[in-house]
Amino acid sequence: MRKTATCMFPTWELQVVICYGAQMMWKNLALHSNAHDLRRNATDLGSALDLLSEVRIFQILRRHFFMTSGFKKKSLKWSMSLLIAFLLCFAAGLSAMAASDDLVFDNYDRSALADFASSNAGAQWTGGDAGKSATLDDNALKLEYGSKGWFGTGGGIDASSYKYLKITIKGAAGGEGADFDLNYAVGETVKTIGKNFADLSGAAITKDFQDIYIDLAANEIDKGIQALHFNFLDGKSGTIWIDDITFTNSNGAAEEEPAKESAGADDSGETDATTDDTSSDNAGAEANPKTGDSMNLTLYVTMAMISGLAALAMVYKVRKANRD
Ligand SMILES: [Ca+2]
Repeated sequence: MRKTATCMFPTWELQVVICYGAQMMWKNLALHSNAHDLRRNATDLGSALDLLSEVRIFQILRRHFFMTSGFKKKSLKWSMSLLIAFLLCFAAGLSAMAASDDLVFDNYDRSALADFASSNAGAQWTGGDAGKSATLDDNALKLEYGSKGWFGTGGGIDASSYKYLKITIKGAAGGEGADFDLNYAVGETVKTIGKNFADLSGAAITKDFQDIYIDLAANEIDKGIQALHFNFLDGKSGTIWIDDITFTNSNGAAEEEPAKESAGADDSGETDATTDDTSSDNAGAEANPKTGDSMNLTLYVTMAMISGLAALAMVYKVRKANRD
């Protein structure tokens, strides 16, 4: 029994290491790939390998720890159980944190419209001039539109796990939501929603920045959404500013956004309650996009390292217990 157990270890160890290596490779591919389907498949495969690694570690413990002399050492058994419980809680906590991250599609926090790298946003391209001009103004996108103008922005994002599209927007006159349609694209395929922005969101654009939420499922917007198109209607002209476009799972119902400092008017209706973490539209706030952010990589590496080290420590302890 002891001999069998001892020579089994390298095989199990190797399998755990291979599983972790493979899952990290697939998850990185998922993070950095531009193809939607590839991202989804790589994410699923990475998660499956992750699970397999955990199962392998548990099998090592069950086969070689609880069935050998180590079983008699109660304190050791308890410490192992606590360690596993801790790791599970830690992994679950990290997953929950990752799931609550908003995906910043674009925050326009930069000096050149096409310089996406500096704003750490999910968007990778823009097109159109809204009919007159598309410029950056105080870390917001300023669209001066004329009849039949358009503006589009897109990138290799995966917004499939989000419920809402949040657009922080204001207009020069208010009520600009009736002047344009918001359409979108899945890959290269443009989808027409067929509603103007005001009807789509159920909210009116005002002269102050506000967060307007669009329920993706309720509006039958495809989960593969990777680009937004602002199509300005015939005979309409005006100016809008977009401070931030984000995919999120919270519609901010219980939260009030602090109004962004705007030149001049500051109406009394907007309370200045500074609440939770949703102040990503503030010029100084750091973006935390789910896609393309090195934080995710750090997350996976940390998880893999902790689990890997724990597995090695357990193997070492069991070997030692077998030798005794
Ligand atoms: Ca901004």
